[in-house]
Amino acid sequence: MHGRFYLTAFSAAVLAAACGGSGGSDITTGPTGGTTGGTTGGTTGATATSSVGVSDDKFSPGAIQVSPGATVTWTWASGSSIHNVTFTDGSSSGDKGAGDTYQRTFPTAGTFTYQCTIHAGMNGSVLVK
Ligand SMILES: [Cu+2]
Repeated sequence: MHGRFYLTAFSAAVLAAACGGSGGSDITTGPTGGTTGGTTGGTTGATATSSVGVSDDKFSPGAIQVSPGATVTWTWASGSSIHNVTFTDGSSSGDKGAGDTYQRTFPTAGTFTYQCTIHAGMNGSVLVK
């Protein structure tokens, strides 16, 4: 009799825990870079340019495409806060501010993603092909 009661209570606890899981959905709300890249980039979603603007909490365009050997220049907009361009492969501009620039040359094909490590959700990519 005690054993049966215990099982019922345990099942209710598991169900309650499962239902509570839907509350943490705020992680999925952050599609800032995708929409701007898509409108200008045509079929690939990446804009063919070697110039990227750095302003408060976004890179413009967020996704670009260049040919192998191209040098990409990031330019911090006037009035912008401190940001950085830090690639997943370790290359980084370091922290820079308004009016600064950073350049990186991409000799080989591939997709190179980067982010500003100061501001979560501020990221971009360079498609080299
Ligand atoms: Cu930033």
